[in-house]
This record gives sequence, C-alpha cells and structure tokens, in this order.
Amino acid sequence: MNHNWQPIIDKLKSSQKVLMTTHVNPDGDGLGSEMAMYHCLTKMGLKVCIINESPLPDEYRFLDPDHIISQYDKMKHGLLLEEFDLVFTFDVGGTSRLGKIGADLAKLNIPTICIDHHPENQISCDFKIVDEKAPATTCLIYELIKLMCPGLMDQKIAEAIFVGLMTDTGSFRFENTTARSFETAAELINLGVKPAYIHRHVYESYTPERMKLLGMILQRVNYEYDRRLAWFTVTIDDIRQSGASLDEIGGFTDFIRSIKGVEVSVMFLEVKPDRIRINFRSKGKIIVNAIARKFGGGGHNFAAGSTVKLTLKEAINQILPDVRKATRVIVVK
Ligand SMILES: [Mn+2]
Repeated sequence: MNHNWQPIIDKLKSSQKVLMTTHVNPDGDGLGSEMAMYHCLTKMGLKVCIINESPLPDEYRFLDPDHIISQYDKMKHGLLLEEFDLVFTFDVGGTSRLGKIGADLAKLNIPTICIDHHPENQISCDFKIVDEKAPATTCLIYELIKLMCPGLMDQKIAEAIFVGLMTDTGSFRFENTTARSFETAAELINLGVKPAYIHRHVYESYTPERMKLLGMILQRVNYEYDRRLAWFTVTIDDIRQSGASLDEIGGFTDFIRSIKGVEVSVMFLEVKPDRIRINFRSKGKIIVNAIARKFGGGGHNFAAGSTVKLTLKEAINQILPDVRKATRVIVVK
C-alpha cells in the first residue's frame, strides 16, 4: 500500500487540538482507530478528544480504561466543538453515518481528515485516505503511524490496531483476510499484543440477556430459496422480554450467516416503532451494499446496513424483495 500521507502529516504537525469521531453504533475498527491515533498524537504533544454519537459498547471498554471516549451531548459539547483546529473521522463512508455530531461539525468549517476503507466513500473533507483493499481502517492508521512516528509505536497502540483488524476480518475469517492481514497481525503480536486476551474481551463477554435474545431469534429464522436466504426480526418486545440492550445486538446477522447453506442473512431490528435498522451479511456470492445504499445506508460488499424511517412491516415489505431478487440470481446460476 502506498498512500500519500505527507499532506496529513504536515497538517498534524501544525495542529494543536484534535477531535476524533467515528460512525454511529461504533465497532472495533472505528474505536480501535480512534484509540490508536489518540495514543500516538498525545505522545506527540497534541491535545486530543474523542467524541462519538453512540455510547461505547461494553466489549470495547478495555480499550479505554481512562474513559477518554465520550458520547456526544449537544448541551455539553456543542460550544466546545469550535475550539478544535482539526477533525478526524475514521471508518466512515458518509456524513450521515456520523450522527448529530457530524451535522454540527459540518456547520463549523474545521479542517477534516477522513481515513476509511469503505467502497464508494462519499464523505466530503479536506484530506482523505480511502483504501477499500485495506481489511480495516486501523491498518491504514498503522501505516500512518509507522511512517510518521515509528518510535512512538507501543503495545497500547498495537492493541487498538489489532482490535480493528481482528473484528473487521471476523477474526481472520472473512473475504478481506489476506496474507498482509496476517503479516500485520504478526507485527502487532511482536509489539506485545495478546490475541487471546483481545478475543476474550471482544467475543467472550456477552451478557446472559444477550444470549437469551439470540436464543429467541434462532427459533424463528425465516428461510427462503432452499435456505440460501435467512432473515429475522428483533422487535422492541423481544428486547424487553430478554432484558438485553440495543447495543448488544451486534453480531446476530453474522451468526445467522454462519448457518450451513445460507448465502445471505438479513436482520430487521426495531429500534423504535417507526425506525428500523437493517443489517445485511453475505458469504461472498451476493453483494449487499448496493441494497443497503438504495435504502439510505451503505457498507462493504458483503457486510452492510441501513436505518429507515418505516414500521417493521413496511421495512420488510420494501426491502426483502430486493434481497430475494439478488438471491434468485445465484439460484438460477
Ligand atoms: Mn471498518
């Protein structure tokens, strides 16, 4: 990978107060990018804040023992935004994915750097490094840090980078896993990363409530096209009944995709009676981000999502036909 980092390095060297943010419902890649850059830039002497639209999910708390990451609150942070002379957005393909903080930042004209790996990244900013071949945004951060300040690399930075690489490749299983992914992982392990420790925090810290909800969902997966398409709903009632919380639902769609024969899995999550989050996961034959884009979302070829202002029934009726159409194409083959 050969990216032109120099304009970004120059910009960083003339900045003092940096704000970092990532997409709504942040994942290991967005959060790992933030924490890796946070540690690097604070070591360089910059003042850095991380403010995200959504709360920090439990399984990533270990990355932030000092509570550096805060959740955006317009009353609390609104006026402070003006004080930053540089903004970083990580792992974000479109401004709407930033939530309210994105809308408020857009009014301020602060120089913005965007580092991402989503195809068809549409975000408008002053400096942009987008590489859809990068398995994770943290791999791009790793490249930047190695170039800009290799001496500052340490175990904490390596851990944050590893978290993004591990989660975005589905623990080195997904289509985006390459020889380079393993080479990077090996370098990070040499810097002190303990993969078992990271894996335990991220994947083995589920609450019994989340597992109860997953159990409920598993009993009523809908299969179509000889089980190639699997879709399911998660209602407000299900969440209440299980005692789980909305931010614990990550991973359900990946889990359903893992069923034998399933090529594509789709989740319809009722966030509110008129607000449905849809997740699409594909094993590799069906491209799903085009469908997500049609409904105001986006993502990667085989992992995408969108949120629509519709009822659950309306969302199913409007979106499922497109998934069926895409599935039919591979049935015919
Ligand atoms: Mn990512």
